[in-house]
Amino acid sequence: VRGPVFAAADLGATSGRVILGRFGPDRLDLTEAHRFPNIPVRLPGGLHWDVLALHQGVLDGLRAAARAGGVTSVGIDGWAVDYGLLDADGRLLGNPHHYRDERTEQAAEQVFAVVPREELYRITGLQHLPFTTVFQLASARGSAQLDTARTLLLVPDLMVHWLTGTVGAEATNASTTGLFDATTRTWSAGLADRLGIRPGLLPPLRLPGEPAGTLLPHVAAYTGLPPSTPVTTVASHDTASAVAAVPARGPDFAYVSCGTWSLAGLELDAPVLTEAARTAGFTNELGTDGTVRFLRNIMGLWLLTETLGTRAARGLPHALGPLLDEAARARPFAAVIDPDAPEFLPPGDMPARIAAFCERTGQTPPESPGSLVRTILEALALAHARTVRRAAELTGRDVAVVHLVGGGSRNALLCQLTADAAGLPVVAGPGEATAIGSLLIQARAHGAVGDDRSALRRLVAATQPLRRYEPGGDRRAWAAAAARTGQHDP
Ligand code: LRH
Repeated sequence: VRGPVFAAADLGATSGRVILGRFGPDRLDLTEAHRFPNIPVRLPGGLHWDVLALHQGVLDGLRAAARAGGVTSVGIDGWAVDYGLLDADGRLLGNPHHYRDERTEQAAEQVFAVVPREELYRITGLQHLPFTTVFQLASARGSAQLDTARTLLLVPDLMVHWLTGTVGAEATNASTTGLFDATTRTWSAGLADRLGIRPGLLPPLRLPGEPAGTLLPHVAAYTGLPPSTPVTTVASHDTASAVAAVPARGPDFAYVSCGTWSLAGLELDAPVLTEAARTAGFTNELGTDGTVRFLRNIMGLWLLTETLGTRAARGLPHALGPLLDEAARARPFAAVIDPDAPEFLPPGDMPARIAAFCERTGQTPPESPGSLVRTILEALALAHARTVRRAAELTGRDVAVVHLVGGGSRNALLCQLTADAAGLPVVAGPGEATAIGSLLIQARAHGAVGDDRSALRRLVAATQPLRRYEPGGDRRAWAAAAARTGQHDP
């Protein structure tokens, strides 16, 4: 097919990629132009992102895109909450912190002393996570860096700035900062003021689909793309892009965007800012077209990747395929863990932490690597199921199918366990939902596809490989495991 091609640069916690999407009548063909690792670096000041390496990865991806024939536009998304600070000359001040850095431990209490947590929820609608931008800023209070800073840019906005020279805050990602009003859908000047954050620090908002500028001359020269190449604002929060690409055919769906995190929930028209939603740990982040992503962060495949990383560091077998085969054969429910236990958040020895969790809760730790992997996947499946059920209860919505998108959709055991735990069919795929969401928003902005959100979803359903898992398993055993979890409403 010949048709317009768009480039989606998608930055994940462990790798970045530039994906090209070619649109034709009822066609969307994807190719991966470039993939690069994202390796956080620990410095004396804590755990940081190597944002220069990420920028270089984006540049190399765009260079590959130019060689492959060029693009109509470029879009950038990434993980939420983390930011870089620019000085009055527009230069980056230091290296952005990683959200898994421990420095925010005390910060939430400082914020709650000024804005009680119930009130903060009524304004921002965010699940309490210790690393939300507002808490990171509280922990940086009084630092030379923050005092000098003139502009805060979330990581994808920083990448857009380095491509184009423009400054803006994309709205879906701004909604994850704890400084964004979920009802008015603008920065909360009141919160910023009360928390001593200079209003000028937060740049003007941009919406998905709006232009974000064109390539700076040195970017054009390096990549080989024309300087007139537009950079289009996409839903720059990766989860918002992933939800936009959920291949739902009707309204009665829940989603799990499953990668480093599992983000499980519903798409709504308006936020739910009740105490019940707050105590159940639900977030109200902004989606595309003014939708609300009513979801909960679940620790996700981080538990597994960090387990494999620990094994690799010890010289133990750590290939995912064989471990998943062992897990599929392992005894069900050897131990039941709460994936959201706070001790699982920072990087480190995950097998030891899981064993300690089991001992603390009177369980025998999993005895083989396969059993350990199964324990992790069952815990995620239980959390997916429970979150979908709670979301339905809190909103009065029906859920007939769970769409599991993102890298986790390639994990057949996790998909089947999720279907079993939820007692609902799971439709798995696409694996690159986030990049597809970015491509769809760009294609729509440039007139390559129509406006209708459900038509975009049908295009994904019609063009991407999907796999359906019917619920099975032993209902009584799942119910008993759910009762054992200690998985609590935070
Ligand atoms: C997933 C994600 C998630 C955020 C987390 C920091 O990549 O963006 O939605 O909560 O990273």
